[in-house]
Amino acid sequence: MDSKSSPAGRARGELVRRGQAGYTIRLRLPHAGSSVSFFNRLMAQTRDTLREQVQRTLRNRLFVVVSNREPYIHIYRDRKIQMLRPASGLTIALDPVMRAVGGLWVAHGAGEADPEVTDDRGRVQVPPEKPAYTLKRVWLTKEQEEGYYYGLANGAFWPLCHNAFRRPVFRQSDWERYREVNGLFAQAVAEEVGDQKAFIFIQDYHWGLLPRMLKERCPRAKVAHFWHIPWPHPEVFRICPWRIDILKGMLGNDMLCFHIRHHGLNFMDTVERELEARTDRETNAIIYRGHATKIRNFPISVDFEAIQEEAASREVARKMKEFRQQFRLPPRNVGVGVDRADYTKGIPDRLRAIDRFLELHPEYIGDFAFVQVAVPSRVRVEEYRKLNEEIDTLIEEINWKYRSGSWKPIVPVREHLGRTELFALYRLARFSLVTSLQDGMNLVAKEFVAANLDEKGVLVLSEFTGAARELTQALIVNPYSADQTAEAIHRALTMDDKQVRARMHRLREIVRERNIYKWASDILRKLRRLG
Ligand code: GDG
Repeated sequence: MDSKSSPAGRARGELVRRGQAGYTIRLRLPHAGSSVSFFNRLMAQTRDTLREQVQRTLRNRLFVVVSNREPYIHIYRDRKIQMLRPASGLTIALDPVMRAVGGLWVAHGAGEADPEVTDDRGRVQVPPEKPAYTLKRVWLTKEQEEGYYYGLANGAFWPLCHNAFRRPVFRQSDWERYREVNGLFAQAVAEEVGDQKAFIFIQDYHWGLLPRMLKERCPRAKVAHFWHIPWPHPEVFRICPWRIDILKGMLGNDMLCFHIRHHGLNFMDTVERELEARTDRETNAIIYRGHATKIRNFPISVDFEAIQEEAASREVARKMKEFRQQFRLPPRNVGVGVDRADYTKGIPDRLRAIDRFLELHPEYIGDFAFVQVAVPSRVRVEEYRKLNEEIDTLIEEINWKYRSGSWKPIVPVREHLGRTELFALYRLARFSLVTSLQDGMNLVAKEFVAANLDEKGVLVLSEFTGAARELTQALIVNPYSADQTAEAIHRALTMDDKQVRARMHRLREIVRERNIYKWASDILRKLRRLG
């Protein structure tokens, strides 16, 4: 049972020394021997506290988010307009924040029915069931989308920044589309912001040039940028033919944010190497041509309470039963993996680890199942098509190798699931495998924890995710080693229940406290200090 809803029993107060900083009171709860910071619990951010803070912080300023992906997409199905929520970590994380904050979200209108529901400036109120903010869609031509999104952003920057042994493709024509689309978005934002006071919050690697463009067009706006993927070592970034333009563009920001400190330090090292700028390591700022860009880290998270609530629903319980039958799952030894089918997520490595696990522990043959949800994404990029083939082939081979009667170890799910289904799988699983070769944060790890109401799950987590810095009670693995991951699977299945519970309990405390509202609130607080 979740500790928040459980009777805490007799809690014992305890003074804990905290370095030079003095003392803080901790509550030692009888539950699973865990200790919980009393003040942290009291201070936990919620949607409501964020809303209050926003009102104080923003006052008369417009709050604008810019991203490539839109949080809601309209398509035609059976000649009717239907709305979907795309599977993207970024939009899923930011939507609850925008619902609390209000304001304007500017994004590429990618759905074929998108123009049907917008006004003549591309705007629509969302979410449809309870409008809370404005989504402004920018229309792109096929060539622009091909060059800027598939070409430059996902064919060049994505592999470059993840350093995942895929050679980035640098095409001059893609770069030109990238510049063009950054310009289009600058125009779309400026059209709404003008010379109003505003906070503009840009999302991700699609917008290397936008910050400077906005600074020039919206003189009273403060501009912050969240780079959701890693920033590589300067030696790696150096191969980018347009590195100087990108760095100058990004130094238009007042604040540039990463998930973890390491990525920010890589960025500062890169600037030192490439530009005549002053980097101040004391204050973590870069001064370029008289303008200061603060470099900060804020680990993104999930809406813990909302996931917990949904995961506890009757629909989820019903789905759990259904999945058990449909996938013929064994009573206990069930694992789950959920990813966009992306080569940075280490899906083939994970499948090889399952193969190794069954080689080492044949006693599990017939009494084990691993459900892998891998939604195809970016299939216009060749590397992604190859990856999908590799995943299908590996699953077929492993299932063939171990199949006995109608039993197979791996259950592939290659379509987009609804949240109910997703949470049912998280709850069914004894363990979850997150084996990214490189990942800015990884929200699946945090969702698995938030949905784990019964505290019966074990998280196996790659050391190369941002999440591994916070979720230290997970079983941390190097995904490049099949043997190490296989060993962690075995440990997850054989660990005694008390330890499983204690580890998951601690993980839940961390994600509950460092939830998506805290992420947003910390950023807003820093934004306010920008003036
Ligand atoms: C980037 C960074 C960073 C997946 N399949 C389904 C589905 N999903 C949802 C998951 C999760 C999200 O997609 C993926 O989250 P990640 O964190 O792995 O994100 P990326 O898309 O790689 O995004 C990453 C993130 O930005 C945020 O900053 O954490 O490091 O790479 O929420 O649940 N959701 C549904 N059905 C699916 O089939 N409903």
